[in-house]
Order: sequence, then C-alpha cells, then structure tokens
Amino acid sequence: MKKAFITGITGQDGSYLTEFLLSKGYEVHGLVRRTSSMDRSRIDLMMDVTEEQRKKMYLHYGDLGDSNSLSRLLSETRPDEVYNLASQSHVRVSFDMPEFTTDINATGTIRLLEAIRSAGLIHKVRYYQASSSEMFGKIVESPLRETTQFRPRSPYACSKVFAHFATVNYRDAYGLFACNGILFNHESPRRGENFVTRKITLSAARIKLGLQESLSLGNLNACRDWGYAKEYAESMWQMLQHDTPDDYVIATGESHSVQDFVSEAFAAVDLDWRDYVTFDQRLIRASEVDDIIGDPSKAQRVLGWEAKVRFSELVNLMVEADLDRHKMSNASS
Ligand code: NDP
Ligand code: GDR
Repeated sequence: MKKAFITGITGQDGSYLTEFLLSKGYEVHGLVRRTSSMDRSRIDLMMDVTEEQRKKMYLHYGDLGDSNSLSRLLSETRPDEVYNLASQSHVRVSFDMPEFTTDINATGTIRLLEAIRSAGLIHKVRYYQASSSEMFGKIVESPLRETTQFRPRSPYACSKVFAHFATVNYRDAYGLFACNGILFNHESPRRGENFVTRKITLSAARIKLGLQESLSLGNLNACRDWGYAKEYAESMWQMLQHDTPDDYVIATGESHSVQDFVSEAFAAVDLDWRDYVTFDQRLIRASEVDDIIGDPSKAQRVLGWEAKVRFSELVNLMVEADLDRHKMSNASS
C-alpha cells in the first residue's frame, strides 16, 4: 500500500486529492494547523470514498512555519509521495501580508524539502510542488507554457517563483524526484468563498433565494483560464507516476473575463447581473495579472491529461451546488 503525505489537506485541492488517493487504495497522512474553529468541512464533503478507505486517512498537527513538526512527521510516516499544497493562497491578501506569505509559501517549501532530506527520504520520496500560473505575471506572450519566463506581479507570485525554483534545485542538486505543477485557476463547489468564482456563484444563489441583495466586485476585465479542481488534482498524481520528474502546465487553454463569469452565473438563476453587481475600489490590486491563458499540450502529450469540464459547465455546476446547499440549510432550519 502506498503512503502519501499532503500539506494543505483541508484546502480545496487537498480534499480532492485525498479523495482520489484514498479511492486508489493509498494511506493518506495530512498536515493540519491548530485552529479555533476546527473547520474541516471540505474533507467531510468527500464522497467518492468508502468508510473503509476513509479509515486510511490520518491527520497530524503541524505547520509549514514549524520545521520541527515537518521533520518529525516525515520521519514517522516515511511516505512514498509528498504533495505540498499548503500556502497562503490569496493573491490580494499577499499584498497585505507579504512577509507571512513569503514565510509560508517560500521558506515553508524549503522547510519541507529539508525535512525530506533530514529524514533520509531524498531517494525514496516523490515530491509535488503546487506552482501557479500567477508566476507568469506580466504577460508578454500567449499562450503560456513551461518555457515562458516568469514576471511575477504580487508577493504571492514572488513566493511561488522561489518555491518553484527551490523544487527544481532539489531535483538537480540531490536527485529528488520532484515535479512542479504549474496549475492555472481551478474552481469547484469547495473553492474558498473569497476567491472570485465562488464569491459570484454563492452570491447568485443567495440573491436568487432572497438571502442577499447585491454583490460587490473589483476588476471585471481580468481574464483567467478556469478549470475544474477535481480534474486538476488528478494531474498532480499523474506527474508523480511518470518515469521522470518534470514540470507541467495544467490548464484548459481557454480564457474568460470575470464579467463573463458573472454574466453566466446570474443567467444560470435567470437574473441579469447588471441589476445586482456593484464596484468596490478596495478590491482592486496594487498590480494585477490581466489575461492569462495556458498551453496544456505537454501534459496532454506526456501524461495523457486533458481538461474535460469547460467554462459554462463549471459555472453551472458551482451555481447548482450553492443553490442546493442553501436550499438544504433552509429546509433544516
Ligand atoms: P486553499 O486556500 O483552499 O488551501 C490552502 C491550504 O493550505 C489549507 O489547507 C490551509 O489550511 C493550508 N495552510 C495555509 N497555511 C498553512 C500553514 N502555515 N501550515 C500548514 N498549512 C497551511 O488552496 P487551494 O486548495 O486552492 O490550492 C492548493 C495549492 O495550490 C496552494 O498552494 C495554492 O497556492 C496553489 N494553487 C492554487 C490554484 C487554484 O486555482 N486553486 C492555482 C495554482 C496554484 P487551513 O484550512 O488551516 O487554512
Ligand atoms: P487569483 O484568483 O488571484 O487568480 O488567484 P481570484 O479568484 O482571487 O481573482 C481572480 C480575478 O478576479 C478579480 N476580482 C476579484 N477577486 C477576488 N478574490 N474578489 C473579488 O471581489 C474580485 N473582483 C474581481 C481579481 O482582481 C483577479 O483578477 C487564484 C488563487 O487560487 C491562487 O492561489 C492561484 O495561484 C491562482 O488563482 C492561479
């Protein structure tokens, strides 16, 4: 039985990856932070696993800011695969907290890589690093591919560039089987409520049900290459099953604006978005990534990975899930 160690297991991607690995018969060890609210709702939402498989998931307290916990857990669990998904993942918040973002996303990655080394696992472990399309930043060519130069435009993106190259360095210097997945935006009903897609689908559902009056947004003109998180989590595993470690762009190859997303989401509940959306200057970022579109052809050629859920289906499945969630909570109250 293979063993995986996942940081960020309580996040959107962590929950889908855990679900996928458990269904493949893995034993999964997840790093969790101590929090006052104990919100592990995404793990509770896992549906594609049996009770028996769920028993093979173990949660351990630790933090990417605490190297002792990482070293101890890696020595104790001795996993075959490590997935580093934990991060301060909100781009706008990274402008408010650049030091913290760098400590967790950049130095935290070094802490984890060093923990692998100090546990004597460098030739045993296969390592996945959650790199990001945000690293491309200022766009000078399109579509974006593995060879495109990074021009990061936020503290978040800078921290991810550091972690990306640290991963390449441990591969080159120590022979660690390490892969960077350069994932473009991916969304789902489990997406955090302060990312734009989920904020929109949640609001469209709530407005339709008479629970909210309006929705304030920032830049409507930014364009993103949005895919479905469940499919993207599978690509992480696929990278680690290949014969050689490498870096891959994971994207749909299509780009849509925030305004397109709002319009599609409100149309899904038979409303005109222009009647409800207001502009809030505070949501504008100090510097922005304007329009990104990825070229996933390497992942398709080498791994056989391809995005199946496209823009309209994604928006509609998210709106549907938020409507259902509210209807259920209304019915039970
Ligand atoms: P989320 O924000 O949903 O989850 C982040 C996870 O990191 C949570 O489990 C969180 O724990 C954990 N975490 C945060 N800080 C720490 C810390 N100091 N120590 C340990 N754990 C911590 O992110 P996603 O699931 O969306 O993304 C997964 C990864 O992929 C992230 O690294 C993100 O930057 C990257 N990425 C995401 C993309 C996307 O579109 N979703 C695209 C490209 C890259 P807690 O629940 O306690 O807050
Ligand atoms: P992003 O996602 O910054 O691309 O990072 P986010 O959903 O936060 O923003 C996407 C675009 O929407 C614009 N926008 C708003 N964004 C938010 N959050 N809230 C708003 O009200 C709003 N109004 C407009 C933003 O300006 C931006 O242009 C995500 C994260 O998951 C990162 O961790 C990941 O690395 C990248 O995707 C790829």
